[in-house]
This record gives sequence, structure tokens and C-alpha cells, in this order.
Amino acid sequence: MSRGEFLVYVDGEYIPRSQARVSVFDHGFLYGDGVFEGIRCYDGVVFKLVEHIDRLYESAKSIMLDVPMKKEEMVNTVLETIRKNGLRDAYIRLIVTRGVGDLGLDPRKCSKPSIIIIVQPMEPLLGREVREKGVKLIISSVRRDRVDATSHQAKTLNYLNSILAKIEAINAGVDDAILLDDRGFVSEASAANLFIVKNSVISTPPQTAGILPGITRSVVIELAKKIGYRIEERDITPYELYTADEVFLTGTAAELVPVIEISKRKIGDGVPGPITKKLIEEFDKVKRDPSYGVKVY
Ligand code: PXG
Repeated sequence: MSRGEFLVYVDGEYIPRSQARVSVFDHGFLYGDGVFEGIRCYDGVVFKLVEHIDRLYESAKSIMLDVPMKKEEMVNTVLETIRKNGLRDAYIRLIVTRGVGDLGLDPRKCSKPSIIIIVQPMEPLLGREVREKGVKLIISSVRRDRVDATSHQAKTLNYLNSILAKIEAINAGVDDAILLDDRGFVSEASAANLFIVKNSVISTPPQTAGILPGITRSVVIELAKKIGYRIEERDITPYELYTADEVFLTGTAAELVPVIEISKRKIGDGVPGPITKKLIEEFDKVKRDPSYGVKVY
């Protein structure tokens, strides 16, 4: 590792983070034209790395961006970037931009996509104490982008939809916001998927509600089934949120986070519920399990 400064992979080179740059003519910067992944490494195992790489390439395919690297090499480059930085526990941000073009939108002017890999140590996004305390949310007035527009099913650099909801949450003095889809059904939080529990049945919105098909979400669905809960992917109304026994969020950065209030309605007893706590326990077991990821060293 280079004297305390983390190295960033930029198009084939490992560059100290203070010197890592992209061009102002990169369409990722100019137009949000690109795709990304947020991935975590727990104790030398990159959690669900292959699934994250598959999703990256699917996001890229959907926006007609050819990633200039084979998937297998991408996996190895992520692992090498972690090794070069000597990390065992890390947050990994993998970005593929459309690359340098001119000031017009036309992506054909961009000769080659850029690949950037940032790794750094990281705690859960919302802080460790939120697991015990839970978070407060609002339902945002900002609707999730439609599935026939800039759908969040693809993880693109275009996050303004989520950022506007986040700003609304900050202004309301709460932790995050829930976005409804264009029909008024629950979609997801700004950067996390959402689950509710009612009478011991767990439900989460389907992809048709404009969600990112989260990798933490699919692990939680699998764990919930394994320990014997009924779990449904179905449309959820705002009323069902307010009257749920438990609500929780899932995401790579946030992991599993209990929700204790939504738009000033107390959820359940206003403290993290038993099924949420059980799933947090189960997730903690698998996140370090080598069979759930790829070993770095
Ligand atoms: N929905 C959206 C819109 C997201 O951006 C998730 C759901 C959860 O998906 P995963 O696959 O992580 O379980 C995300 C994930 C960040 C950050 O820096 C955001 C995400 C992931 C990592 C970091 O805010 N988004």
C-alpha cells in the first residue's frame, strides 16, 4: 500500500486517490451516463461479488454500454484493487462511464468507456447504532422513475430521483425517504429496498414497482424462506406501511435497518421488531461466509 493513501483503479492504472481523476468531458460526469455497483468485502470475502458483476453488466447492456473488459477479468481486477490496498473489510465502488465525448448527448462520440474501482474501509452507511435504534422515514412527494423511463432496475449514474427524495427527508429532519411508484404503490427508499411484516408474513415490492433488484434483498428473501417465514413479492400501499407490525430496509451500504416511524406514524411498538432482529442476526452469519462470496486472499 502506498504510504497511507488508498489506490484507485482507473483504466488499467492504480492511482493515489488524491490524484485519481476523470475528464470533464466524460459523459458520466456530463450526463450521468454510466453504471455502477456498491459492493462490500467482509473479512477478506467479497460478498456476492459475482452477482454484483452480473448486475453491472446487465445495467450496462440495458443502456447499450459495452464494458471494455470480460466479466472474469473484472472480478479479478476488483480483487486485485482490494489486495493492492491491503484491506480485509472494505466498501467497493465500481463505476463504468460512457467515457470521454463532446458536449452533445450522442454516445457514439465517446470512444471508450472508463472503468474506475474505488475501495476504502467502511462502516454501515447509516451508522452502527441504527440497528438498535431504527430509523425514521417519510414518504417522499418525489415518485420513483417509471420502469419505461430511467428505470432504477438498472443501477445507473442517474441518481437525481433518489437525491431529490433524500433532500426532502433531510429537510423533514428524518433519516431517509420512501418513494412511491407512478401508480402510488410503495417502491423503495432512496438507496435501499423495503420490506414490511404483518401477522408474521413478510412482503416486499416487486420489480414492476420500479425498484433496483437489490442483492441484499434477494439474500434476505432466501434467508426468510430458509427459516420458515412466508414471504411475498407484491404491491404494497402506503396504508400497509403505516399499519405494518414491522418495516425494515436492505442494502449493501445499510445492510438491514429497522424502520420505527414513517411520516410521523409509529411503526408497530416504535422499536425494532422481533422478525427484523432475527433476520439481522441471520444476515450477520452469512455476510462473512465464504460460500456467499469470493475470497480476496
Ligand atoms: N435500491 C437502490 C435505488 C439502491 O441504490 C439498493 C436498492 C439496495 O441494493 P443492494 O444490491 O445494495 O442490496 C440500492 C443500493 C450509496 C450506496 O453510496 C447505494 C447503494 C449501494 C451502495 C452504496 O448510497 N444502493
